[in-house]
Amino acid sequence: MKKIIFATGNQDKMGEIRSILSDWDMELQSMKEAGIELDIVEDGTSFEKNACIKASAVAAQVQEEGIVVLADDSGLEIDYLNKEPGIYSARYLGEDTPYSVKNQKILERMEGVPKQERTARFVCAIAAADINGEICVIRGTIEGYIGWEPSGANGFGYDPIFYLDEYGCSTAELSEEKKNELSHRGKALRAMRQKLEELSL
Ligand code: ITT
Repeated sequence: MKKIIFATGNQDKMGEIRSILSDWDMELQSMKEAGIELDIVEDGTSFEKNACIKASAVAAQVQEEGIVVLADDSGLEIDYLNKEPGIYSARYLGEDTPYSVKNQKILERMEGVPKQERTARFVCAIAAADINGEICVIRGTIEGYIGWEPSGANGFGYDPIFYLDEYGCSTAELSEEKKNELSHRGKALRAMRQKLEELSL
């Protein structure tokens, strides 16, 4: 494998991905850097399916052997809300709605709900594909709960309302390094790296 292209248009994700894989001696490009512009319809029914749709769509644009395309499909599952927003996390209340509004709406929907019923998790499916098709898909998760108010300025998206029991703070209050060590994305990406190394791709 001579290069990885990451099939994402989300700059926040891309920043975390670069940092998680920073000790890997491997060229890593975003879709944009690779000159690939695609509007991908994520109509799968699971994180895994959507990750595979994204990775395969971008891999179909690649003409060389030795390039692996990775894609991340991720989101927040809240047990009390029947796992909403789940695979619709980016589209929840509209793609362009600020996260301050999305997070406030979730807190309103959770008003009066006791701590033990506020359990939630971030899920991340990372899929790999190349010129010959799909390679594999790996899931990572991090368990937590929905807090009572947004807190913290690090991270992105739903981080300010997602709290960790063992740290007593939201993932937006963790350093980038700590979040990447614990996160759904960190776990899935490190496992994917190991898998690709084992496959000697
Ligand atoms: P690409 O499909 O181009 O990668 P996207 O933002 O549309 O970008 P997803 O469909 O995977 O990506 O949606 C993921 C959403 O889930 C993301 O926009 C956040 O709202 C949320 N999310 C995922 N990981 C998160 C994290 O680490 N912290 C906070 N929110 C996260």
